[in-house]
Amino acid sequence: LSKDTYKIKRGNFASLTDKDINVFEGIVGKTRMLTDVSDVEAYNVDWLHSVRGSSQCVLKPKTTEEVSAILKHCNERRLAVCPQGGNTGLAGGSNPVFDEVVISTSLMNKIISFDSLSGVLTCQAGCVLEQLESYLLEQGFLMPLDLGAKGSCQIGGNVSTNAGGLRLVRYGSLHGTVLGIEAVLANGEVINCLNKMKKDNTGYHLKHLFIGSEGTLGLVTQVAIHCPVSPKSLNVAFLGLDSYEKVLEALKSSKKDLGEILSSCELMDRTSIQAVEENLKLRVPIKDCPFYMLIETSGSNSDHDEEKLSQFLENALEKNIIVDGIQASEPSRIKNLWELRESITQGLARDGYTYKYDVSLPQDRFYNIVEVMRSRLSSLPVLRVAGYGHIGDGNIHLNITSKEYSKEIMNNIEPFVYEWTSKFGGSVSAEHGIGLKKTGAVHFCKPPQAIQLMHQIKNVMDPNGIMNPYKVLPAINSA
Ligand code: FAD
Ligand code: 2HG
Ligand code: ZN
Repeated sequence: LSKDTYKIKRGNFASLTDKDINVFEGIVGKTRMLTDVSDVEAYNVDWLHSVRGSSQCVLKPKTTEEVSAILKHCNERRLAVCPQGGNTGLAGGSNPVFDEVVISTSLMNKIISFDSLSGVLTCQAGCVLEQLESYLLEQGFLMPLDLGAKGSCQIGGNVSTNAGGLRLVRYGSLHGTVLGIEAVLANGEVINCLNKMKKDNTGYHLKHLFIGSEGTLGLVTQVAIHCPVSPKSLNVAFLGLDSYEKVLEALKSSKKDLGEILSSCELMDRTSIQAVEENLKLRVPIKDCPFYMLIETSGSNSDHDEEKLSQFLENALEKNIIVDGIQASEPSRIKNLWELRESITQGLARDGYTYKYDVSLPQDRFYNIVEVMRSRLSSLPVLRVAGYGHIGDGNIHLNITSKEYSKEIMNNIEPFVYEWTSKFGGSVSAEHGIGLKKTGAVHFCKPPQAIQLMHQIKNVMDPNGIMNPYKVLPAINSA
């Protein structure tokens, strides 16, 4: 897939020459520049193995100055670049489409400072999320975001995609928790907006332009992020439910009964869990049900929190909201329950090809899209139509799998899924971004004037269009 599927023509960029390679070698040295086809391969392909580019060069800077020198040269030469973090993105944004030079942040992995009074962590963009989490846990803090890809994704990639994840219901989005950003613009200029204060109203909030712009406006080199104190008590409930109506009742009562200690509220349908059971051999510890929910609480008093969660479970059982449920406070049991939820992407991927949709919808409409899709695709060779996600935030992941990519299946999903989402006031990309795959869907959520303003901002910040071309911005006439 890639340039042909998405009908993209190579932009008017220069092609890499030996002279460019010499310049890059002068900046990062021989060992931090990959040019062998076999070494570059992994950077050309995405996590899902759904898109493939043909870059011939990967650069691995260690400092902001090196990033600045690389971009200055690329801009002068009109060489297109593709910033890459952990390469776990699900929208095809982190890989080149043609021969863009890949700038990998994987060696920009220094923690710069942590202030245990304010909870502000400052680090380079290439720090892996899980490593930041371990570092903070030792100091009694935690990252305000958590995702299944934490072992590989990097904070720079998280910020650039405005990743949501499993804790957003509690700590909010990165637009709130990221306090400051340092980024390098296409022309090599360093924009130091590395504010570490919680409050800062000094003009336009430029950091927001980098949060979620997927490497199209600049390369994020450092991040200052506000981290909460790690909770003293953590509890998880895993529930089985009979119908989506019951899921909505459980959602309501979890918000009401658990209030300030609710830290995750996740939904999985039976189809999603079957993928994990069949393809990854994990087992659900409660009886088979059409729907499951994972509810996590975190707080400062274990007796109080455990009691609240038990009470919630008891009420839910008594009122027939749930048909089965268990509660865990022990770390290894909590981990096993979370594994079921976090492994769904991997479980579905093992089917073959996954058509991925990540939409926001009003909660009462949330699951309809899965049912509608199931009947729409019933005569086609699909393996599963699964729905799961962050129900507490109104974000569902509709995943459809088939043995291999089929244009016919795709044509039956798109644009229908976007039209449907837009009709009910939802978002066609809740948390994974637009990348390469969804540029044609932006207009379902944004009016022409907004798309035009996006293009104007891009032109100001990257007039030659070298930063991650073909991504995020829809063609101007699609508005
Ligand atoms: P990459 O994939 O390398 O890049 C993503 C985008 O950001 C690309 O456009 C790239 O060009 C750009 N980019 C990367 N680094 C920089 C930088 N320093 N400066 C500028 N641009 C940059 N996402 C969620 O939101 N919530 C989830 O719960 C979630 N769970 C996931 C679970 C699994 C198993 C997987 C595989 C993915 C999941 N994702 C989730 C998607 C993905 O992990 C996130 O989008 C993540 O934030 C990407 O980080 P990364 O470092 O891998 O970035
Ligand atoms: C999750 O919530 C991720 O598990 C991935 O956002 C969702 O693979 C997906 O569709
Ligand atoms: Zn998600």
